[in-house]
Amino acid sequence: MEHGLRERVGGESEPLSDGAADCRDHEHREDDFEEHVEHEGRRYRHGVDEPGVAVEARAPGRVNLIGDHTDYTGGLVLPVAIDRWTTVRGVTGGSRVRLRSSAFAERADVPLPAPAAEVARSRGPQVRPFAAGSASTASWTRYVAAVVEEFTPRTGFVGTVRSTVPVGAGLASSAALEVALALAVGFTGDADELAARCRRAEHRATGTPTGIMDQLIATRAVAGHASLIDCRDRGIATIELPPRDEVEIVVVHSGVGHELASSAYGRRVAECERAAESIGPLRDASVDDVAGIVDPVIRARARHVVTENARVARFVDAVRVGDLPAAGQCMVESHASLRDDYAVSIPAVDAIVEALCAAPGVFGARMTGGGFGGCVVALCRPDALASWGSRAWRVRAVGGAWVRRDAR
Ligand code: GAF
Repeated sequence: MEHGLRERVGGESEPLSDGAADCRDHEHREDDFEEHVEHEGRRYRHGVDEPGVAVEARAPGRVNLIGDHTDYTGGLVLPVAIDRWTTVRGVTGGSRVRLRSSAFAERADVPLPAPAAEVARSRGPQVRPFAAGSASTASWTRYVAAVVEEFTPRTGFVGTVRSTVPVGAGLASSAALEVALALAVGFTGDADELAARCRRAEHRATGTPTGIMDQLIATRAVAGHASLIDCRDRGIATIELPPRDEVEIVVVHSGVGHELASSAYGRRVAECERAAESIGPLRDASVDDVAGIVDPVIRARARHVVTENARVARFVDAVRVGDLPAAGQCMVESHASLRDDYAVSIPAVDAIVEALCAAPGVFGARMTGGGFGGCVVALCRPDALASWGSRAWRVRAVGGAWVRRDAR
């Protein structure tokens, strides 16, 4: 498959990608999975033509080092896939996608879109719906419904979702769910198409016009690297990160959960569109162009985007030559721009950024992701934030999504 999204069919047990290797180190297999699949497989074999295929699909969350609120204007971003994953396990069969979550009580129970459901129905008796019934209007199940609608799987699926990506923390938990689920229900195209369609599913699920960053990094990340994504043409350059014994990426949760759908995200997108109507594509605009925008709010939004693109480029140059203080300075400036010009930070996040930046050994810190709460990312010397204890998560840069299918 293209772009590093790898797949094996037929019961191979070797790791499938760097992400798989990371998982092997950091997460033990749930012993109940084989039992669960065996149980479901028996149900499908009873009266259903096609034996179920056991599937395990996994996609990582991300932290964005720099370049926020630029992706939907065709700008530059620099995310890293992190060692927190969403995993979908189960077995194919039936005419519905039915999932349990380890985190939420609601269960997803989504019928396949016609005509696939009709075809599956003609093959034999239906599996029982979850006792809790359809939950496709609630919370995480909206994403399941949206992925099913977008990918129109040929057969149903029954399984479980487990995630170590915190929800509402600005670490792209929804993209991880969309990508893992799309793979689990049978998507077989390339990684860029997977990302684009998962983005559409995100739009369906939330009504929020998000950019492509989260889905692209979940599908195309390379272990040990950040990804410099040009969101105009979707080109990606991998940027090798310094070894972890020289610099660490640390994430601190503000404790304030952000909710993209209820945030001002859509308004920011519209404001950027207004700026582009006035001065042309923001990706090509200069600071002087921006100065000519009459409306002060629109001018500030555009200034953030134009200067943020420049900071991403400067940050990458700094990392390439090992100038970590310069990279850290870009992060500090990025945070100020997101706070003052883009108005997507909150005082609790500003306070964490300030405290982190004051700590010896920290090169820089900034809010990360959509904002209005969520997390802060910092670059620092190893153990510089040891006194922060478990509040400071040291994250590793891992590879992108993978899937394993075991023919039964
Ligand atoms: C959210 C969106 F989903 C991304 O597309 C991006 O715009 C980000 O906010 C801000 O950079 O994660």
